[in-house]
Amino acid sequence: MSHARTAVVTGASGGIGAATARALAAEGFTVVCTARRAERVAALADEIGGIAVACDITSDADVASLAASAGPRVEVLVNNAGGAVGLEPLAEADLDDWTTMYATNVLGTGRVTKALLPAIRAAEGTIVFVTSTAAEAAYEGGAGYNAAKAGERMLAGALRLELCGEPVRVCEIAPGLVHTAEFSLVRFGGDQAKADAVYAGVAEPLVAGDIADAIAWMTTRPAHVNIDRLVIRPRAQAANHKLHKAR
Ligand code: 8X3
Repeated sequence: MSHARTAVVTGASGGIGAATARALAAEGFTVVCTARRAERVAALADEIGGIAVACDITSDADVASLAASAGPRVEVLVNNAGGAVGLEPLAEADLDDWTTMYATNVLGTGRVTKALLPAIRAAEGTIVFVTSTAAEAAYEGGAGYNAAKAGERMLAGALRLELCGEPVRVCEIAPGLVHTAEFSLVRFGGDQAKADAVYAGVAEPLVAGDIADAIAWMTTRPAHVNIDRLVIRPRAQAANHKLHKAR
């Protein structure tokens, strides 16, 4: 008899996380939608027949309850929660922003992965780390975020080595420019004009659904196929600093 397959998606309150939760629900998973904002994940879980769990991935207690809610078997974990704060050059960097980025992208992702690993192992599951092209190469103003995403990438790499020989897949997707409502807004402390300027003139940036589609593809390959890392950008972006904009 087949059993319900469970997927856990962090940062599911919007953007890539919410789109991924929808895509995995469409693939037949029962999706545990988790983020700090309880109302948003509740609405999403309602929409897709999933389970909502309010969770701050920087909290040991919250992550322990997330693991309890997810249950003893988790087929897919998508580590999507994280993000960027600030775009100042290192000379003017706010180190509190760096602490926040490390606490979420690296420590939070590590905390969730550690807590859910027994359930992933039990289900012979798949872990997807949503990093960034910020882990591919440094860019001006990126130091704190480059470092955090490069750090998160190393979690995926180390874990894949540690689990080699076990029936668990460890995958990474590194998105470039994705136009979501909140990524740049958060990065610029709520400054909508600055956020809009990131995407201005880019006819076709990636959207959250493009990343969700790729994650659904990665997780639904045959079990022996491990997509180590998928770097995904819009056609208009050849590198983080090389973005075609219409004038
Ligand atoms: C998003 C890509 O260019 O802002 O993680 O670093 S970028």
